[in-house]
Amino acid sequence: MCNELELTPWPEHVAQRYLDLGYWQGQTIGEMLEERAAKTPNNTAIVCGSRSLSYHDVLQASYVLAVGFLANGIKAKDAVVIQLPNVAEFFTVCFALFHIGARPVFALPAHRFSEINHLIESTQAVGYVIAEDRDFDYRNLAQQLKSTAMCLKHVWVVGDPGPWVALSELSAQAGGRDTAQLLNQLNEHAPSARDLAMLQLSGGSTGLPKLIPRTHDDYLYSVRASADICRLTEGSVYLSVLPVAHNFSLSSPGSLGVFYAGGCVVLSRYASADVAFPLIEKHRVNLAAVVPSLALAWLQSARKDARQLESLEVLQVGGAKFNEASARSVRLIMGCQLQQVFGMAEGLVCYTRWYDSEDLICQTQGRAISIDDEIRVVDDLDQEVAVGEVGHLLTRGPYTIRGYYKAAKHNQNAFTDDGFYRTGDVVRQSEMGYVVVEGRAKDQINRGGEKIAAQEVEAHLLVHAAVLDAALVGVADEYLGERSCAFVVVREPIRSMSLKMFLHERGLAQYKIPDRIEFVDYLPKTAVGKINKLLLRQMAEQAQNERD
Ligand code: J2J
Repeated sequence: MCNELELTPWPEHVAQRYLDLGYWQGQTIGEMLEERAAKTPNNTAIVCGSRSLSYHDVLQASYVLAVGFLANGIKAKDAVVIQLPNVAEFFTVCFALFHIGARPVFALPAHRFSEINHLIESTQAVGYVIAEDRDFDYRNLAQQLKSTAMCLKHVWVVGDPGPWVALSELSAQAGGRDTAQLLNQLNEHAPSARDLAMLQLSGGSTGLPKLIPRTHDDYLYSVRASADICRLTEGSVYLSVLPVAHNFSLSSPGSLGVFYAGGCVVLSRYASADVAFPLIEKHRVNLAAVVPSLALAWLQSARKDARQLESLEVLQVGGAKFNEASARSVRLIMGCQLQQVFGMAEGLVCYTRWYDSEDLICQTQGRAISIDDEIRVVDDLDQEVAVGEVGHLLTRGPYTIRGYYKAAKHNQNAFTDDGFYRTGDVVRQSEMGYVVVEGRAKDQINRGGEKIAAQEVEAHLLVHAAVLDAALVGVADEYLGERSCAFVVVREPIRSMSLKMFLHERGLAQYKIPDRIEFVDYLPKTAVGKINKLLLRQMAEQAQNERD
């Protein structure tokens, strides 16, 4: 398919403008680490359990791994799926791939066969990096994947490799070479900053999740600008409890922002307060990023005892709407400032600023990073609505993609002809540019920050022999914001539990399995013959209220 672009370029005159304005600096993410390691080699970059790695250590480990990858035939433009928990190796592997122009494809630990197989197949990935894990055996998953995905050649494991190759062995293959030799070998493979650096996963609303191609130039601009907005310095200590590969924890300002500033990233495999709070206390963490459901759980623990949070200056909350009452209680209960973050892996990120009034911080989702983030709020006919009115959010700018990876057909709907990304979010924007998220037009469920594309789950349900029709909707939930409810029309009676088990066996991530299943005789339709999801949502809420 010749029209399937990996990366839809910005028009040349627009790209030139972003270069002229200094947004794009011609630096790769690997070079950003090199620059930082040259400035502060001995600063602690990563704390991971009992291990502590300096910038020099991280850079050196990434060089060694890069040479190991090359020795295994990994080359520029090759895709490698990374499914790691919050461990230091996530970064050394990513930087190694950046050095040689290979492309990390970011999976979440919760993903299973269905999602990973799709990632491997659609990128023709040659490698898969996983970790030994006490909760789930990814090595077995790799076995299943290897037998279906012909392109997959290598599986590397952090920890006990089982039948695969240990990541430490890959490092050993570069054995004995000094930095100069390593660099020599790497220099031949250095990518350009305009190249595709990585593939992020979209929350999606259609059948299969789309991949988001981010370049070094555009991604690093968002990272640097975010670090500035969040006033990161060498003294910043950031707790990374959300999945490390998620766009929020990676770049808003996330771990990369902290690396850019020379601070320290403290990694936690678990997000609950009983694990996170002691880490905050022990490492004097001053910045942490959470989704609203986690913020609620932390607030509850902090109500009992907030003494461990003394060093925490800013709590970032994003990924889903944070309600105003909880927002107001952050300062009172946790003793730190709240920063709301509204972002998307496709690009645009909005922040409330440290100098904003308490009302702006608690009532809005902030304003865009850049004055060159163009935002349009439009009605159903793409006509701009008056300032302050509710409408669909469209955006384009120096770090917002112009197209998904190899998705020409989908891109026609997801972007306007003049390159604006249709976010699917329904917002209003104030005169000063502050955005309030009012809802969503995309067919997606936001379950505590984890995004579920309704069509993806519906397609799996429809495969079951007993299922005639299916529709997935979100139902308001006090804790998660939303839970999912599937309405199903069946040919023959079947139990909810067996349908859930069926989805599980098809290898769907647990968070996508419907929280509830309602059996109905038919799915209501709108006047134009589409499934009436608004009505289904009301029906689900009514059923819920009757049960409570
Ligand atoms: C309401 N909805 C929000 C918010 C995201 C920073 C922060 C978050 C993400 C992220 C990210 C929201 N209030 N504060 O990538 O860099 C919903 C919107 C949005 C979608 C994007 C970042 N913050 N959302 O969540 O790609 O619907 O990125 O379009 O996972 O999450 O999801 P995702």
